[in-house]
Amino acid sequence: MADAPYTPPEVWTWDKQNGGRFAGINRPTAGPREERELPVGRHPFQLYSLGTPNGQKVTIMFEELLEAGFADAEYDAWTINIMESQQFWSGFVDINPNSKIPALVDRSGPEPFRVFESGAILLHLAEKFDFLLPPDPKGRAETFSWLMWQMSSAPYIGGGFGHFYAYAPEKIEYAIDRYAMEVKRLFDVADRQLARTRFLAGDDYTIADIAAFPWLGIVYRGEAYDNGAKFLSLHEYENVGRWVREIGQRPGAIRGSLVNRQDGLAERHAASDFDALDPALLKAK
Ligand SMILES: N[C@@H](CCC(=O)N[C@@H](CS)C(=O)NCC(=O)O)C(=O)O
Repeated sequence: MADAPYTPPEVWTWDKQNGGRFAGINRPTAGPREERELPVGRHPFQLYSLGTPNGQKVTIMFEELLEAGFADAEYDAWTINIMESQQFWSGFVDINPNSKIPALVDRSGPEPFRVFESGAILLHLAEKFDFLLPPDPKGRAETFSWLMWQMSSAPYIGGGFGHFYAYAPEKIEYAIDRYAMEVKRLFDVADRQLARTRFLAGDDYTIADIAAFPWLGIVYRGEAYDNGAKFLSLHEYENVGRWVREIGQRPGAIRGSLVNRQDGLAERHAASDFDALDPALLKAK
């Protein structure tokens, strides 16, 4: 890595040796890197994912659907190990040209089709089952708004703050300051809203909460980015804390947070799979 200050060349070229936790998998190109098909199970929904906050959004949605009695929402959850470049398998790129988990294949109808991007998957399932999406235009618009807020803010938390505070090969004050400020601002946005309403889009739990909970929850609880919670004084956001604790007690959120994880269920194919886990994992945090 060059010593500061850095003067950008006229034309950027890719330097594979730039270090960082994801240097081994990141490249400036898209497309498949290996011919490999994906497994297919017996359920109407086939999910290819990993238990990161983006992946947990979808497994929480499925577990909430099943908890609410939607038996048609049964799913197989297969692990895509992104550190082993499985997101670049040809079968995965076919269902997500962006090569990022989560990606879903809906096989519930006569012709299977793909859905990628966690927000799109949440919307697809919410519309299909008429679940966690308010029916009235105002409630619906508010839910869409908070869902898109989450989708657009996640990269500042993970790709911005998490990357520069925890993963980058060197600590760059400018970058850490910029993203620490932005993450605190995002927590303040959520905190002010949650001072007025029980859930993000109002009185009811919606897919906007499902989208935001894994991200705000993991950072708030200090489980991400070398205890970034302390660095960012996140205990100040008391309304976010109240909301994280409330959602964290929901059985669907608890089960969904454990799927596609080495410390939970690496794969999930039946409700009974959870019976094999240490019961302590199935308690609220
Ligand atoms: N906007 C996407 C982001 C998905 C995403 O960033 N996934 C990460 C894991 S959390 C990933 O697959 N990274 C692999 C890579 O960048 O190669 C979504 O919400 O679905």
